[in-house]
Amino acid sequence: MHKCRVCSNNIEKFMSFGKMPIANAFLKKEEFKDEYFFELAPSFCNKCFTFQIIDQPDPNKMFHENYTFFTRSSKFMVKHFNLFANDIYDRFLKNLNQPMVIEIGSNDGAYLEFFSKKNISHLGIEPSANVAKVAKSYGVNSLVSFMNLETSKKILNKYRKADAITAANVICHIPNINEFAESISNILDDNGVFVFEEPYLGSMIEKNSYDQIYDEHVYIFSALSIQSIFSNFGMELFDLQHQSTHGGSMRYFLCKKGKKIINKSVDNILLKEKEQNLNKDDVFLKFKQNIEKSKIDLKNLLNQIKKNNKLVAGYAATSKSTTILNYCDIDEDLMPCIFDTTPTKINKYSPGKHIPIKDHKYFQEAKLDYAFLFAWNHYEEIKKKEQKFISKNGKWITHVPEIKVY
Ligand code: DWN
Ligand code: ZN
Repeated sequence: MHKCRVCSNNIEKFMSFGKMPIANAFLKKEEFKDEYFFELAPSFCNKCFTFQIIDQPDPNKMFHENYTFFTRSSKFMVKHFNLFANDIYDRFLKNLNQPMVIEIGSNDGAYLEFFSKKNISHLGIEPSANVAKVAKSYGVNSLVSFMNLETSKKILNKYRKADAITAANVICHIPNINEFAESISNILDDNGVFVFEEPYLGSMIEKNSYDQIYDEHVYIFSALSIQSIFSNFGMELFDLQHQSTHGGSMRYFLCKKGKKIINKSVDNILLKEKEQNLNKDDVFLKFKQNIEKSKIDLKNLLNQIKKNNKLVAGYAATSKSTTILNYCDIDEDLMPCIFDTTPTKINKYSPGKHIPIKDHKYFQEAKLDYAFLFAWNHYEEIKKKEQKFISKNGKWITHVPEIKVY
């Protein structure tokens, strides 16, 4: 029996993915012997409706000066963040005198660059010093720190309260979400907005995209869970917007209670979530069965490809790939390498299964029959980029929503 991270209700894992390494800890050969593992086990709290993993490694093991994920690795995402920033500016900031914007988890500055270019006061809170350094080169100011009560005090000593606090794909990384919510409430102006987007529980269940579950994603949120977490800190949802990014995300708009007109989207989406049973345990038992089937189907397919003497490699060494490779027990024997564009991953080995990571520039000449698309969420962008692969009879494999070759 464990305690819910949000409401302390008793919770239990509904399945286990087994021992998992740190999803983004790509390593050198000499580091294999000291590799860290933990049990990846998801759970659902039927009191506050929060999907969460039971154990999470110490955040300092995941976010540090050698963090390997850079937001700018996807051109589509850079455009997406520019549009996001533009929307926030137009809707909430453009009529304010000297607005202040804070981003939580500002990474390499792909989002805050918009405000920096407009000379708007801004601050990124980012625990990984290496990505914050890249942000600096784009004129983005960062405070290298986790967001918690201590950081909120530091911010208030130096800056005024924020008119907009935003975040993308990062709130689900924060284990002490109650302390976090309190910190946000402290640094948010009474008329300010807190807007963030994250992979969405409803989409994960619908698409069986279980690879969204890994160490960094301590939660996968729904509107029901966000409402229950933030209402304890005097905040409420006033709008919700579905996003296509990361295979289906939700953008949550929060304000201090009573400060904004509540958009119809809030009731509509909360109702849909109840129809989808995102407030009940049963849905996760079915999810578990779908995950187990996906594993069997993928292993069968990869074994068949090997038997036929065909060549398959991974495309994009995503964080998500760590869950698939380790849970499905896929090693170099079934997948000889993974192609990726990130310099800090290239020529290293994948966490846990130690599959070599090769520079994407060799992808075309590798003469592959199949490529397993670990970055299935960027399919449109990748399809455009890799037309040659298809014209040479290469085939993509995906596991979302089910194992498919196309
Ligand atoms: O929440 C998170 C999201 C936003 O980003 C983090 N916890 C970590 C990360 O997750 P991810 O690694 O699964 O993200 P992506 O954006 O699905 O994949 C990024 C990886 O894919 C990078 O290693 C670069 C690679 N990639 C590639 O090799 N070729 C990506 C694209 C678009 C490509 O064309
Ligand atoms: Zn709970």
